Amino acid sequence: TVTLTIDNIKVEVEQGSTILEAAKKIGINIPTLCYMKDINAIGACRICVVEVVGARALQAACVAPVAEGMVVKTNSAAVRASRKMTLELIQSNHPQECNTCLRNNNCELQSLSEAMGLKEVRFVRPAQSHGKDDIDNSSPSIVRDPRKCILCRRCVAVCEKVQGVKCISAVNRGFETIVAPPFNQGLIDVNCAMCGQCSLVCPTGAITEVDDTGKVWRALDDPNKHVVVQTAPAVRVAIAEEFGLEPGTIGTGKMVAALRRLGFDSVMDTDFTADLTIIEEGNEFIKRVTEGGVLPMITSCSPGWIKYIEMYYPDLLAHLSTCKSPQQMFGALAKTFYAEKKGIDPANIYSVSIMPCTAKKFEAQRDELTDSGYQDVDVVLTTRELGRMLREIGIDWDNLPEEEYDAPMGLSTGAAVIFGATGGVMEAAVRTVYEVITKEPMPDINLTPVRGMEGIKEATLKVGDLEVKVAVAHTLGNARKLLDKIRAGEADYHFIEIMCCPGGCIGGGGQPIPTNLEVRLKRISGIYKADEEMPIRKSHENPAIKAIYEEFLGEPLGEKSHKLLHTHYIP
Ligand code: HC1
Repeated sequence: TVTLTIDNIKVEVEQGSTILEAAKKIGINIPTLCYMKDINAIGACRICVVEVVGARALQAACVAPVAEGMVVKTNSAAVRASRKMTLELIQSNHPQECNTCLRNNNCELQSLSEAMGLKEVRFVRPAQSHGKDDIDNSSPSIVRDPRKCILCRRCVAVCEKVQGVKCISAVNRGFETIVAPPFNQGLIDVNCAMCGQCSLVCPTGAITEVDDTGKVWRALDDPNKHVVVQTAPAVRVAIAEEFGLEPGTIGTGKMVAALRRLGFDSVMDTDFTADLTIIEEGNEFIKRVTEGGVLPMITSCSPGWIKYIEMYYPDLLAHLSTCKSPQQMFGALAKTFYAEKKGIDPANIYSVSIMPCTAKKFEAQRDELTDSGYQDVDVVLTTRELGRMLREIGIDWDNLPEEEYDAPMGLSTGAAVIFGATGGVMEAAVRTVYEVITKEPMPDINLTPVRGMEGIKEATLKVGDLEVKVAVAHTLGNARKLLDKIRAGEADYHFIEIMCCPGGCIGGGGQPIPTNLEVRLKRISGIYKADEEMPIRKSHENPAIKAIYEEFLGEPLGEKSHKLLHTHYIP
């Protein structure tokens, strides 16, 4: 270990620690801007500078290693002046549009400037060319506004190191540097999976979700439209954060009440079609195992993941389940089954979904997802956008009552809610597949080996006479490892779950900011708590699912199910 002194306090830390880590150990929070633990420690922004006695220049605490006997000052006059000057220089090249920015009141540059007492910006931005002013609106999911970029490179790091996609990087040199796709192309024209992880880590408003709230307001204001809304599993454990509550707070009932107050005609649940997905996908799996179909079968509900496999592993598309995602099953049923049942012309149904995900916006616009005869899902809002709409009408979250979802597509089970966490789709599927095959209750329905934040998880289960080997991966970086194994013929799994974002949908690119490891873990706890609180925890026991097969769909994998609930992929 190494002993050093920080602000007159002695601290002992492991050799190789940084000054930032050592300070944290004694409760000194050195401000940072570009730093992300384990992902982006590059000392680029110079906000975390500290004075090391005897050193010639200030040191970036996020990368400077500790040394025996070192004496550090984190708040000397030189340190404060340097941080302030750095901020002033960043601000001089940053639009002063805070009041109208999507990140107003949730911007790290704004809050740092306030904390550092920045009162004036004395410098004027010189003219810049090379794309600094080109706002990229090409993607249905993500907007890139290089004017607001402070070159911290967190987005570059997350795209490369977590997702393995590398669709953006620093281009040009010196003052002309911007972060952009190659040749400053639009995100729609490059290998972006639309996951939005970049928007979660961006400290400013340089990368944001596409704001679709205007479309939803217009539909709600249109007396000819019957506006239905579905809510994804992971939104319920995150939406309360938009009102200052702890991550993982279960907000289901209040969210339903809030959506009614916004004016939706029917508030229903993606969880209903998550249960339906389990029935279709479970049966598809059993069919592939018993009839010799392509194995391992891989889940298909995460749209960033689907875009990624289409781009990078088109030779493996036959491994994907043909099931549409729950969002898209819901959309197809809203304009067929629901419209019929309610006697509403599907042309007048406007179908909105609330998702933790930016890629869902892209998914909803895919040409092939129109089996109802219309675009099945008209518009997708992220959790953050829903938060904004609710603040706009002054929702008093704390005093909202808890309300129930509407029938017929509002009833769901614990198996559906766990879709929102990595491993959850697999666990939900196993709960059903086990009982369908063995015709006996599963001794313990909690499939704990596939829970948690480990990148790739495996389990082997005895299901009747079958030994079923499953794997679960989250992040595209981990997905790649499994896909390479399949390509090499080294994957002896039967069933694989892949979710695009770290932690699964609870960590989706449309979730409240901040979304970091600590927040993800709390949301995951919320998800499993929600599962335990549900009266029914297995999809095949959902009476509304049994009813929809009896009344409308016929059988799993039947003709109607095939048309409305399954899809194909585009290499
Ligand atoms: Fe997801 Fe899914 S779990 S993909 O993460 O299968 O977004 O929450 O809605 O569709 O159900 C997201 C979450 C979501 C779908 C379901």
